[in-house]
Amino acid sequence: MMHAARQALEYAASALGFSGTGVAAAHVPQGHYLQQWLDNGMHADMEWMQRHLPARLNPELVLPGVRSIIILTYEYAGTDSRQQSGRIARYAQGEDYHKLLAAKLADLDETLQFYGGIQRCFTDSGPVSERFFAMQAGLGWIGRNGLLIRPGKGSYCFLASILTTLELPVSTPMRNYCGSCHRCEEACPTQALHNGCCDSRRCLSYWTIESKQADIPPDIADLLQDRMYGCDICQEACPWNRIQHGRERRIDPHLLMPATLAHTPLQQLAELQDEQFRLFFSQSPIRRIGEKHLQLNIRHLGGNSHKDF
Ligand code: B12
Ligand code: SF4
Ligand code: SF4
Repeated sequence: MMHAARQALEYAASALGFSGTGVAAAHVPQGHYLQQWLDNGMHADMEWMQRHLPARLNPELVLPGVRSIIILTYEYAGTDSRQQSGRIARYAQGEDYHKLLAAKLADLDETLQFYGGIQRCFTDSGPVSERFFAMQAGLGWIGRNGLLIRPGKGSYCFLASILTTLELPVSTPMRNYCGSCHRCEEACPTQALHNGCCDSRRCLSYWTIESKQADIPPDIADLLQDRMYGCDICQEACPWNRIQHGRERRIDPHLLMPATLAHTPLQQLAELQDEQFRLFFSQSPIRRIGEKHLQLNIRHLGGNSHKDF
């Protein structure tokens, strides 16, 4: 019965466009990585990471009776389509993945309900160690850049998770294939990466997306170069993301950059106010940071902390 449930899940997930499905046991110990990361203050001002700790370490608090954690991968583009200055991380080029994937996860929830399961679904939004469970679920390994890497497919993918009360057959974890490579650590302009851990206090992705602080410290701002939203340097450096490894990836057109965003000059983006900003970015995850944060990022581009628009 549970084999049939897993088969149905894999079939439905593939039909919905997910590129990989894996299952891990819900109660497998997660080690001290997260606790250490928090103890060292590497979450910066993302205090919700601290708040989520008990639930992250005990999925029972998220879904009573949980037995399995399903992790799914969904590909996003490996190329950067922006034709003007002001680079945008690849994952954020198209529509907001939270919305796009939520509808698909709701469909999978229904499939599992048919087998008697109770589910909770997340993508990036819940108290679930998505990378840890992805590794346990055999989808890939956690690279020195901290990201889930898949042989033949690299790291340009979203992770989504489904906690379920069903005891599904589990997958076998994959070994780590980073070997002696340290390219991501060497490429990171702020030296945010150490032993597979990313220190948010130094990460350009944190400063351009998550930070709630009024400004970006000058030593970080000076290293932004042309990065207006997010950062892909530690992924660009990874040999597993070379184009030939990405050949079998199919990208949902909703995740491609619309021509308006690709061609709008930086100056015009910096001038978008209130309703104009909300309309321009209505489908995009960039809408979430608000115009003030985007303008702050843009002011700092080119390493000039005092540039005026
Ligand atoms: C907070 C967060 C951030 C923060 C902190 C980054 C960080 N490395 O933690 C900031 C804002 C900086 C960030 C940036 C980015 N993020 Co982010 N982020 C998250 C979030 C919400 C939580 C991550 C977290 O828990 N970090 C704390 C660390 C300690 O936990 P962890 O990384 O999960 O590590 C666990 C395992 O790695 C394990 N572990 C590690 N090694 C080993 C070895 C063994 C043997 C064992 C037992 C355990 C173990 O221990 C940890 C605890 O369980 C996740 C979504 C989620 N709910 O998981 C997305 C997520 C990790 N981010 C994602 C992405 C895409 C990015 C960016 C690439 C975005 C961008 N282009 O700008 C960058 C990449 C930066 C980087 N190199 O990590 C994707 C990653 C997809 C993938 N292929 O891996 C996720 C999964 C979102 C999603 N659902 O798609 N992010
Ligand atoms: S996202 Fe950029 S700043 Fe953050 S760890 Fe990777 S290379 Fe460094
Ligand atoms: S660049 Fe090298 S060390 Fe970093 S994640 Fe890729 S293979 Fe691993």
